[in-house]
Amino acid sequence: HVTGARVVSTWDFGVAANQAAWSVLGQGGHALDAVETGVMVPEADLKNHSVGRAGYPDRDGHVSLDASIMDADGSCGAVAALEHIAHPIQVARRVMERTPHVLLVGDGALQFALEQGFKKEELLTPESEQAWREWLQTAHYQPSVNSEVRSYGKTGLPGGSGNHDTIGMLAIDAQGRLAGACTTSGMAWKMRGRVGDSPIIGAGLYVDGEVGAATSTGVGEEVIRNVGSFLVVELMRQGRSPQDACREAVMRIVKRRPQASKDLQVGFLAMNRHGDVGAWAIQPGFSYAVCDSQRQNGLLPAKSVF
Ligand code: SD4
Repeated sequence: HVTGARVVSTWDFGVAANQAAWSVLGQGGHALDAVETGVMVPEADLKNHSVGRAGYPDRDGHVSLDASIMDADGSCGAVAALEHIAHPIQVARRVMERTPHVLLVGDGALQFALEQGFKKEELLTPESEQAWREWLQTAHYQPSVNSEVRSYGKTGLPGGSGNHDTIGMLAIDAQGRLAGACTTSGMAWKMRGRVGDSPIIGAGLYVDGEVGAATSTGVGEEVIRNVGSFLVVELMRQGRSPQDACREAVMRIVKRRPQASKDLQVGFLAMNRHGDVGAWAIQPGFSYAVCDSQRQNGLLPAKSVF
């Protein structure tokens, strides 16, 4: 059975992103178009400092973006460490559809984007630049704490910045087709050239039309190490529910690095080919947005290990 069209995405900014995706899905559009359209909302949002324009820069002050997109048949495209292009997800789709490759990085990705007619822009906003200059006072990179602070942003913990992480979005359309997209500015103050999980197919995003789709948010290094989204999909292939598969993938990270896991956040979000949805995270505070013909604005808390 197919429950009808549905779109899910990570964090509370997923609500607005889902609405944009629904403008495609609700009219019988293709899941692939829906996820691309949806994630462009946080990419453009100046208040969002972890995706797209206004994303926090690397430690040298460069805004460097990662994104990937994947269709049900295994078609996929991604860009990593792409600078100066406001909508990396659109470039990722062009990589998928107009090149023989899956992943373009850095200057090559920028060159391709410019050839494709995208505009070169300054993505560092005055606000992000100021945050970077403040960070430079200490220039201390604490990815785990950083992630935790960002993840807890609106729960009122000390240091919470109201900021969130990557958007990962999964959709099934009225024809039962699955697709996914993932886009991020990565970890704030990362080393120049650092690439996270989001543009790595199988890590930050994976889609298999026969089984389901998964995406992740949080400290990308831990997700890459465990090929997280691929693992979630493979667990669903073995019969696990989306929530169970996400929990097992989270536990894999925690088991391998129990000490480090206490201070870092990773969350997985999954949807199977029937449109059932599940999520799990290491830390509390991870939420995901759901939108279908019944629920237009649903925001649900994910369960967590701690
Ligand atoms: C990354 N998973 O680059 C992404 C971004 C993120 O907290 O979610 N950061 O590792």
